[in-house]
Amino acid sequence: MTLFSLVLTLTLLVPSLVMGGMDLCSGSPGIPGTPGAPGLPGRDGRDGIKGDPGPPGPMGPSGGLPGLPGKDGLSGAPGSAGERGEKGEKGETGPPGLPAYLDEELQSVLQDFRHHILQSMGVLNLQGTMLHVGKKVFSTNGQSMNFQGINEICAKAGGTIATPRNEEENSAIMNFVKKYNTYAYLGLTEGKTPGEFYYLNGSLVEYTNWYPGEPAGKGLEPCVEMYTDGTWNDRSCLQYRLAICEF
Ligand code: MMA
Ligand code: CA
Repeated sequence: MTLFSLVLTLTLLVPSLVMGGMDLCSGSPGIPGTPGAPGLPGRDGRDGIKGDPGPPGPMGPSGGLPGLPGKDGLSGAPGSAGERGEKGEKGETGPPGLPAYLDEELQSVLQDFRHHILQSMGVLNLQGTMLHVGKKVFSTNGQSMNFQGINEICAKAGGTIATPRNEEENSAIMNFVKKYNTYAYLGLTEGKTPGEFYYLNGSLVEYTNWYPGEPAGKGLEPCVEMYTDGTWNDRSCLQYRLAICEF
């Protein structure tokens, strides 16, 4: 053993003696040695748990094929009503109804009509404003007016100016003329030929009751008035005469 190797051995042993006995030796620690070379890679570990899905990726480039059509949207509000259609064909005839005489409701309505008509006729007869001659009814309101005015009020009432077609009708009209002690215009008018008179429907007069010597107006008296004895005279249309209508 050389001196050198003895020193070396002691130098190496002293630290371990100090550590084991603490204050066995008072020398400072030596400088750590340089790290050794890295070892070989270890074996692969076990697989980890699956990661969360990633965020959506960016939109792809344009120019791809169109996608499938989307789902239908909600239905819209109802539109406004259309125009009325054409009238349909006539329906089939309904079942036969009751004979009128067995229909109590109909009979009661008819009784009611009859009652009201008889009431009204009673009033008119009492007033003496209505005269029946056959199917015709003559009536006056006692007022006098010109030929045009009489035609207007008669039309308004649903009738026409009194026009005697026979002696009986002429007598009925004369009855009113006498009662009001005035003259009345009749529903006649002179044609283009003087002395030719026509009904207002355009047909030539058939029944006449001219006063002796009439008509003498020679085309200047185109209307006809009735005197209180029932005879006729051709006369201007602008006199005031009793308004008598027929219905
Ligand atoms: C006379 C007579 C009639 C005529 C009237 C006109 C009074 O009767 O000539 O024919 O219509 O006058 O006022
Ligand atoms: Ca005359």
